[in-house]
Amino acid sequence: MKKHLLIFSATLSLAALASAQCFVNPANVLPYNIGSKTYGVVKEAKTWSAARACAVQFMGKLAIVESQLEQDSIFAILNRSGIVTSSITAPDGGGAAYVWLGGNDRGTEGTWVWDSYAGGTGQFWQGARTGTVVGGLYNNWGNEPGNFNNQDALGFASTAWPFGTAGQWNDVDENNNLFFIVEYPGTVGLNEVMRNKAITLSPNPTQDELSLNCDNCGNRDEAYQIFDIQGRLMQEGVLNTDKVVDVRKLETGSYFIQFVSSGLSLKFQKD
Ligand SMILES: [Ca+2]
Ligand SMILES: [Ca+2]
Ligand SMILES: [Ca+2]
Repeated sequence: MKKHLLIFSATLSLAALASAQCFVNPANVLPYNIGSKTYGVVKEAKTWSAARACAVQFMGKLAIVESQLEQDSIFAILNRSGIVTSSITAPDGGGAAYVWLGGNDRGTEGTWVWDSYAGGTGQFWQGARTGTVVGGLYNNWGNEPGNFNNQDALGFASTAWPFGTAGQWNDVDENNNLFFIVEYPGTVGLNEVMRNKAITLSPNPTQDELSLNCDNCGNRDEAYQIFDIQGRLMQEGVLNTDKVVDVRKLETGSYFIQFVSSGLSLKFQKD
């Protein structure tokens, strides 16, 4: 069996993409289901445009971060992915480690747009670090973008750099070879039990107990794990028929509860 597989090559019909075929070992693509979304952390270092070609070939897009929830979700999965930071540092990004998002100002300097954004122009920022939000869209710059030596692609930092902290964004040279995050249109890979269920947690925030609410979830036991925002496993157990988790031992903060059989993760706040 070939070590490297050309994934979804049959879907490629554009000659323009043929020169940018994506070869990724499937073992290096880690899927995560967060809320209603699925993400893939791709642990193979590529330039921004090569990463974009891979995302398209995987039937997704480079991640577009539209909310604090999505920001926190991606930060959490990075911390859980075993990212080897030394292999994805950007020298022009203060030597920090980054993964690619879909943001870029490759078209017009200072006009920051989301690649593959659905609806609107996709522009989320205008200008340099003193610039302005466009369209009310979310951003999480770490005192950037600086356009140092013409930086046109958006890196999500997994470590700190002189101007920003881990989790913040920095514009870096698109020719850096970095890991990347693929975002899918909805959840993929969830098992049948969880796929079509609207699941919520209550109360959220909570001080003591967390109840899982879903219709027709069934009464089987469900193993769960709770991770903090740094990706550390803080608690695990089995959800019984009452679907209540005691979280009294957790310190105040944001957490994700993940259901082991489905990979589904939901964010909650401990007060
Ligand atoms: Ca998104
Ligand atoms: Ca730029
Ligand atoms: Ca920069």
